[in-house]
Amino acid sequence: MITQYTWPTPNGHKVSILIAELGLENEVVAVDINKGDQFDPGFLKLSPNNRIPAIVDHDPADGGAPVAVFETGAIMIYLAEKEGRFLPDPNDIRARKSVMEWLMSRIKRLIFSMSCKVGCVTLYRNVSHPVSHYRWQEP
Ligand SMILES: N[C@@H](CCC(=O)N[C@@H](CS)C(=O)NCC(=O)O)C(=O)O
Repeated sequence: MITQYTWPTPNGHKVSILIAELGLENEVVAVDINKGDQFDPGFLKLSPNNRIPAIVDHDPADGGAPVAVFETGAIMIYLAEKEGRFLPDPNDIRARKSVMEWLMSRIKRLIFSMSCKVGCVTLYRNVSHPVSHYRWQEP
């Protein structure tokens, strides 16, 4: 079972879509980034960069304690590897590097980063909100 800590933003949707495609049992915990839930000390233990999305995997492949993962790309790779889907075998270095190239280009592409900033500042939170100002200015 996967717990998704998320909010309806582009990065949140990427992980939600992958979880749906993988058919994983999951529950959703809303982290209202308008109210500042991302700074809650309990959430920061899961996502130290104070951003959604984050997940907790309650049935990790090693059979150990639940695993928390933050960062969209890291979550997507973790889930794809766990389920053995959507990622070529590591020995298939040509196919694997091709998938990684496109994954990284989607995650780090400037336009996505900027659209998330615009979304965070103008859609999900009032422009006069103090978090809007420092988020807009940070790299
Ligand atoms: N590098 C992070 C960025 C995540 C991110 O920017 N999440 C936004 C929503 S799309 C967020 O949590 N914003 C809260 C805030 O800016 O305080 C990732 O790819 O997961």
